Amino acid sequence: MGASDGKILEPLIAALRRASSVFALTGSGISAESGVPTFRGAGGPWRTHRAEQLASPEGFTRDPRLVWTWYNERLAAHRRAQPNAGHHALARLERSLRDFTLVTQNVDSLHVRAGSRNVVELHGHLREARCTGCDARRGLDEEGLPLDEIEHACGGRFRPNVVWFGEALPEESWRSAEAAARRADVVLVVGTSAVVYPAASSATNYNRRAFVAEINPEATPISERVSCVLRAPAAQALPQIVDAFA
Ligand code: BJW
Repeated sequence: MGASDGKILEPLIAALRRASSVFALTGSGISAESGVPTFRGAGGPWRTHRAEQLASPEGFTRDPRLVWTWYNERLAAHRRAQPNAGHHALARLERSLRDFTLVTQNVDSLHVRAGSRNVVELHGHLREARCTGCDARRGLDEEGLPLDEIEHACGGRFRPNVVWFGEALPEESWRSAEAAARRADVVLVVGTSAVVYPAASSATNYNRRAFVAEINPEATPISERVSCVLRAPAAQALPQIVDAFA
């Protein structure tokens, strides 16, 4: 999709103009152009470990130092990265709408840094660690957590404040995401493979009347069910959408 195929955007722009409520669901693809690897794409798996081995309570119990080494490296990469034109476009879109909710699966804080305000971080964030024993919090700087400080005085362990496979999403975050998905007239699904639940279900399962646009260079399991597909990188497509709308 290039600037010349503005016609592809027309139904989406028309839907945005009519919309009272807009919901965006983002995944790691939106940060790809900031240099942050996606989970399941090239450069995603880390030193031969699959995400499920590292992003799970079992993985953490098996080898907490390995899991923290992965998160510390990712955290350093997130801090070096800058929000890209896609993040900025969503922040701009929020400013021109009355009711806009951005639900992200990402833990990289790039939406917040781009100036988005109504952000639901469905899978948590890496701004802090929390203790598995007493729920104590400690802030994380770009160095992450020193490996010799994983064990906490209470007998628990500090872990990243994120949601791993098999864990429940923070109740309030999920409630906000469901409510935003239900009331949305337009849903933007950006840079997610839509294979991880329940996040993926918020894009299409809560509301049959919304105009749903998928922005992703690759097909996903929801592609057949959406109203329009923009096969383009988010940092290219989102500014075009917001420029045409605003
Ligand atoms: C671009 C681009 C560019 C590239 N521009 N796009 C129903 C059915 C089946 C299974 C389940 C189900 N319900 C629950 C499950 C189990 C499980 C699950 O979903 N498993 C499936 C994988 C099979 N879900 C869970 O376990 C969840 N918990 C749960 O359900 O709890 C139940 C419970 C209730 C009550 C009590 C107890 C339990 C939790 C899921 C947590 C996921 N966590 C992770 C890690 C977070 C922390 C961290 O970051 O380390 O979340 S896993 C990982 O996947 C991470 C991501 O947020 C998430 C999604 O990945 P994402 O962002 O979509 O990345 P990719 O790589 O998959 O896709 C990138 C996309 O970008 C691609 O499509 C590219 O084409 C595209 N792209 N460049 C735009 N420039």
